[in-house]
Amino acid sequence: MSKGKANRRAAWVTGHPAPAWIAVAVAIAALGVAKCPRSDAAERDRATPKRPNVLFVYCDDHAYQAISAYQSVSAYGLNLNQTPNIDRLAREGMRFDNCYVTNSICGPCRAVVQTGKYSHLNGFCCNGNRFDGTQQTFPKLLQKGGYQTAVIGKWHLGEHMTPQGYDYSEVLIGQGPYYNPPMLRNGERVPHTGYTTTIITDLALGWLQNQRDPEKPFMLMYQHKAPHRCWEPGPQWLTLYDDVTIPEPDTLFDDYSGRGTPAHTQDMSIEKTMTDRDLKLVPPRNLTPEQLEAWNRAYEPKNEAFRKANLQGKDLVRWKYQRYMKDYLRCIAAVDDNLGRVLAYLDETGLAENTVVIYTSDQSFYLGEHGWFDKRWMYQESLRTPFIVRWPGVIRPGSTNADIVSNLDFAETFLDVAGVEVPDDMQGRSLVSLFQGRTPADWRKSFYYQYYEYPAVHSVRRHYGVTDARYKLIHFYPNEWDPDPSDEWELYDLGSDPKEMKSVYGDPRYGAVQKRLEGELARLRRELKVPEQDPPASVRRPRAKRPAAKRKR
Ligand SMILES: [Ca+2]
Repeated sequence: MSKGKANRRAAWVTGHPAPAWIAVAVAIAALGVAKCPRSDAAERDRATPKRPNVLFVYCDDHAYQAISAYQSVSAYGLNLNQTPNIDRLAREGMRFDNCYVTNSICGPCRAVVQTGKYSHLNGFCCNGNRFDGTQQTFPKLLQKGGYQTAVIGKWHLGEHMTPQGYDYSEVLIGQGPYYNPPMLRNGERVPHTGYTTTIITDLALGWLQNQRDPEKPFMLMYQHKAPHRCWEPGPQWLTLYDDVTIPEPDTLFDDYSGRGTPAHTQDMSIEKTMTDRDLKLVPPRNLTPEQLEAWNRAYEPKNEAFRKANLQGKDLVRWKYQRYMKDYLRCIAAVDDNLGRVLAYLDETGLAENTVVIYTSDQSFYLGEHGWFDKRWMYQESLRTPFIVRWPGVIRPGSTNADIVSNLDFAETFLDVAGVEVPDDMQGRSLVSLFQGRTPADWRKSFYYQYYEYPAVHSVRRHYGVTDARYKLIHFYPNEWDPDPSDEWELYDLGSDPKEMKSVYGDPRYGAVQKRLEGELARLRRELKVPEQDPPASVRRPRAKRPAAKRKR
């Protein structure tokens, strides 16, 4: 994909309407020069417009459907929860309605953000791969460009790995627990006691307050574990939503009759896949006595009522849905409340006016749509991720954008914001012109997706596909470990079927659409250098399924 020269240059230098702070800085500079030809360092500093800071708020599995600012974007439009602090960013910034991930699974998404490259080129195709930290990444380039870089929270690109390209890192080890997480501080293991979402926020605020170099612009990745499975709420949020009923998606009891084999053979349903731990019928294993007491006080009465009710069939699925959703939304409430603390800090210190704040998630998640939890599919709930950006003076408050953008574009965007050249081998494109409300005429009109992690947990078949935001063509393909060697295609019309309930692949009425998308798919695979054979990193030996006895209800 060609990138315009302008897109590689500094956003704050090239062309977008000058933010108010630049005008102020220029005026101060003019005064300073008039009074004293040899201005001292402080005056020089004041005279030079400072490059923007970047605060990247990254959650894990946060569904766009569970952000109130995105309620109208979801095909279901359910009023699931309120997220006032995330909504504030949307109100003061830009909400992207078609931000797609290239491979909807945790580690691979993170590797795409680091590199600006698809999984087949950055080498991280499946969870369990280890990220090659020696390769080119955007934080390394920002460091060279004079930025101070830090990552705090979830890393998930290698179990005991010190992130490369960061002046400071304090990261969870692997997935990390919801309570009392040991973390790696610049490679040294340190214990923590408390709730992980709050601890990560405390660490991020501590870094901003005490370790940030005020002489340099910063890029801080503030990355939550929440709301990843098993959705364990923190002490303050344990009983939130106890007195409400969460609305159900009308596809909760989907029978997959309009789709091919893969939807029938997955293992990610609320009905069959959730464990006792997912459902909080047993407490987490690593709580302190005080934490356990609070936990049991919140859950035991509810669990006792559940056991007595002896629910069956759809009633049992409905109960599981309520339990799942309330815990999931409780984890998000903690994220949103803690984000409020960070936004308040930016306001109090004046950092807000020169800091680009991004709120996004590694990918989105199923909240009962099609009867599912988890992600992986190219279907809408896991292809699209929330992406909100606030940049005072550049982004018009309360704006929305429907262009196809991607986590593939984040690295390029951060470099462009910082005025650092974007390397040619990155595969995305800076979003800065979109921030300014100007979409280039040659912006992408279609998007390539590929998921590799099969056979594996949740049994979602390998697939790749293309979408133009209206239509979606998906190819489920076999590999050497595949117990089912079938080769199937699906085609969806999101205009008439936004919930993707019926594939129209092979329907003569969609012949022209199908042919166009097949051509587009071939073109994108060629341009993106997708190999014919899946990369070695994607080939995993099949793991034995968990014994049925432990798979609860
Ligand atoms: Ca994830």
